[in-house]
Amino acid sequence: MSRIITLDEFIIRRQKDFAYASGELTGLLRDIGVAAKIVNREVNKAGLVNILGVHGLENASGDEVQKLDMYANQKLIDCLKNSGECCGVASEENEDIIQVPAIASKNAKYVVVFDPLDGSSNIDVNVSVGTIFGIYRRKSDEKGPCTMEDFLQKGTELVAAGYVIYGTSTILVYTTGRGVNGFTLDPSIGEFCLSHTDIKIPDRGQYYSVNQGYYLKFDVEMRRYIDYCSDLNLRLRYIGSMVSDIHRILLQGGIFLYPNTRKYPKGKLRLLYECNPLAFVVEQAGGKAYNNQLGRIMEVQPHELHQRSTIVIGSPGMVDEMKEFVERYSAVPAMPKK
Ligand code: P6P
Repeated sequence: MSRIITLDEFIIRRQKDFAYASGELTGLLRDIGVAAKIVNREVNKAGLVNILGVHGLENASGDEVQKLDMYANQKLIDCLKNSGECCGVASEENEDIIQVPAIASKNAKYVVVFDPLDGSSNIDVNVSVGTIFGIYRRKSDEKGPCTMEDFLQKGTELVAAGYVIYGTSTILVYTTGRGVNGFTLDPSIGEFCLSHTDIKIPDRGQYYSVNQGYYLKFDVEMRRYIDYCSDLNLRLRYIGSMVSDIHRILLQGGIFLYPNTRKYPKGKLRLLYECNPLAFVVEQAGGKAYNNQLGRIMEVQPHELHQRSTIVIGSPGMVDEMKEFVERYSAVPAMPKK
C-alpha cells in the first residue's frame, strides 16, 4: 500500500515550486483545507441540523441564500484570517470586498475570491455541492487595505485555484500553475490525502453538460452544436452544480456549456469566483475554457466583482470542435454595402 501523503505535506513539499516560496501561499492553501473540513462536517449533517432551508436573504447574484451558504461563507472568511497572508476576500455571498484585518508583523500579500457553496440549491435534495476558490497576489500597497484593483484581475494572474466537491466523498482539487492534484478527505484521520496525482483531462469524452431546458433559448450555433453532441450519442449529464459537472469532465472527459440565454444575456456564471478558478484548473489539466465570443476566459479583463460570463469548458478536442461550430454557424455573410 502506497504511503499516505496529506494535503499539508504535499503543499509544503511543493512550496519550492512557488515563485514566492516563502511559505505565504502554503499557509493560505492550508487554511482553505481547514475551512473545507469544517464545511464538509456541516454539509454531511445538514439534514440533521437546523441549517437546511432558505436563509431568507438574497446574495449578490440575487439567488436566495441557503443557511449552509452563509455558514460556509463565514467559515471560509474566519479560516482565511488565520494565516495573516490574506488581506481581503470577495465572495458570491457578499456585495462588496471584505477587508481582512492584518496580523501583527505580517504584510498580507494575497486576496482570495470564492463561491463558498456552489450549487447550494441541491443541498436540500442531497445532491453534491462545492466550494470554488482562487488566489491572487495583491496589487495595492501592502501597508494599506486591499482595494477593488486587487480583485479585478484576469484569470491569467491567478497564483492558485481549486475547488472542493462535497459528494459521495469530499475531494479538494487545486493547482498552483504546475499541474493539478486531488485530495480525498479521510474522515477517520481528518486529513485530505493525495488520491488523484497530476490529473490530465482526456482529449475527448462521452459526456456533454448543459441545461437542455434552455435549448430553445440558445443561439442557433449553440443549438446546432448540442444537436451534434446528441447525434454522436454523447451522454447528457447536468446536475446544476458546476463543480460536480466539471469534476466529472475533468476526470472522464467531456464538455460543459453555459451559453447566453434571454434571462442571462451575458451568461449566468460568475467570472471571478466560478469561471476563472475552474478554467485555471481545467487548463492546467490540459483542457480549454472559452466564452461564447471564443475568447479565452482567463484573458477577459474583469470590470466588476460579480460580473457574469458565458463559458464552454472541458476536453480540448471537444472545445475546439464547438469553436468550429460557432465560427461556421455564426459567420453571418457580410451584407453587401449599399
Ligand atoms: P441553471 C448553481 O446555482 C450554478 O451557479 C452552477 O453551480 C450551476 O452550473 C448553474 O448555476 C445551474 O444553473 O440555470 O442550469 O439552474
